[in-house]
Amino acid sequence: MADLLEQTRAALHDELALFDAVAGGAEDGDLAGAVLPLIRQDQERAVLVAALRLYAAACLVESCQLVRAGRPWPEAVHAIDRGLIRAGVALRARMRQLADQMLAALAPAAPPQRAQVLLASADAGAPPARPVPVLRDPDAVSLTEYLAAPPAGADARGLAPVHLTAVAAHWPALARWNSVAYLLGQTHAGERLVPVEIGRSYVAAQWSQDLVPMRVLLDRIAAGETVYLAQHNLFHQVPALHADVLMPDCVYTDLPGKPDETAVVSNCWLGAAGTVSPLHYDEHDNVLVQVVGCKLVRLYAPGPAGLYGDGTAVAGNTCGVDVDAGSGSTAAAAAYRARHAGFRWHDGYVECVLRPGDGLFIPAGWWHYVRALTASFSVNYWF
Ligand SMILES: O=C(O)CCC(=O)C(=O)O
Repeated sequence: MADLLEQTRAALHDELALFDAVAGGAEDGDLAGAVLPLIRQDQERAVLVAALRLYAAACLVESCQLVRAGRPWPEAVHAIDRGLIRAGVALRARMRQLADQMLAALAPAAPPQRAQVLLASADAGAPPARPVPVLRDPDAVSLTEYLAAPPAGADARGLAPVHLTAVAAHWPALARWNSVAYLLGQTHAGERLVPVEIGRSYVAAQWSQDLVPMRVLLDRIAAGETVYLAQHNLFHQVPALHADVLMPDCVYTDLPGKPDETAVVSNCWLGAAGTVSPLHYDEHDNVLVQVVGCKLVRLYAPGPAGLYGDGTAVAGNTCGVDVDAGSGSTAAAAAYRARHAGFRWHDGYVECVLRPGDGLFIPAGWWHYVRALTASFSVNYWF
């Protein structure tokens, strides 16, 4: 371990010098905590990139210091996890290497076993009245052929959502990720730190974010708390989970306006029943794949948020209308619908329920609202 710590320190010479200049010393105190306020999305890109790199370096140095001080190994790995979660690509390879080597050297081999499952049984409810068209077990060729004749309700690119049933039926993850013991085992007894959102949705009044060990997230899901590991590339932290999935080759579909080479960005979504991604759109085409549990997805064709009544965007790409608040037969829901009378509550959308092994093709720009009907684990691919 001593060699590794020295190598890390030598490799970070430039960052440490910068840290000395900015924050007055790399030896003492909470290095990463001191650097964190420097990461601000509103600053010039070059400054943000430098701040992210500095933060990653501070996390690495802090981690080494914790090992040297003889602190329990999860503390040292948590310091690296904070860097992996917050610093994007900055020093990612070095952080992954140090985390792997530390875990191999310090963490106990056999994690405690728990027989529990993420989800005991699933009731996906009634099929939606306005279903997304279904294509069974598609590949890039069949999806390209299907989309060649623009489907009903297609957007300006000639695209519309497609429910890709059984697209991931062969993934090892389908047989593994429902096991809490398996998830704990792949994350060093659940000690790896992960980001969680606490509250029904990121536009709800009572909503916050935290970093917690995976075991805490799994306990909270089991306790029925509305917690969500959302839009996080867990695969960068835990490559063993990446080995359980196979990127659907639909991401190679020949779509209008697409360059030949596009980068694919993948994220994990693990949470309790009732978590919601509010109505929003993304700039990339997407395949959302369900591994554990069921999700309801409602989609509206691209258009300005104003098209849907006074649902002004609250976060650039997020509609201000709360689909949940206006759904159902209560007086409160009816009053909410009346307040947002221009919103298309009763038409203009399609819906589907994703079950384990299913995927959903969501073309760029399509508004989508997603609600977990059960505890749920999904993976998405933006391409
Ligand atoms: O599953 C979710 O909660 C949201 C997924 C999503 O918004 C996406 O894949 O773009």
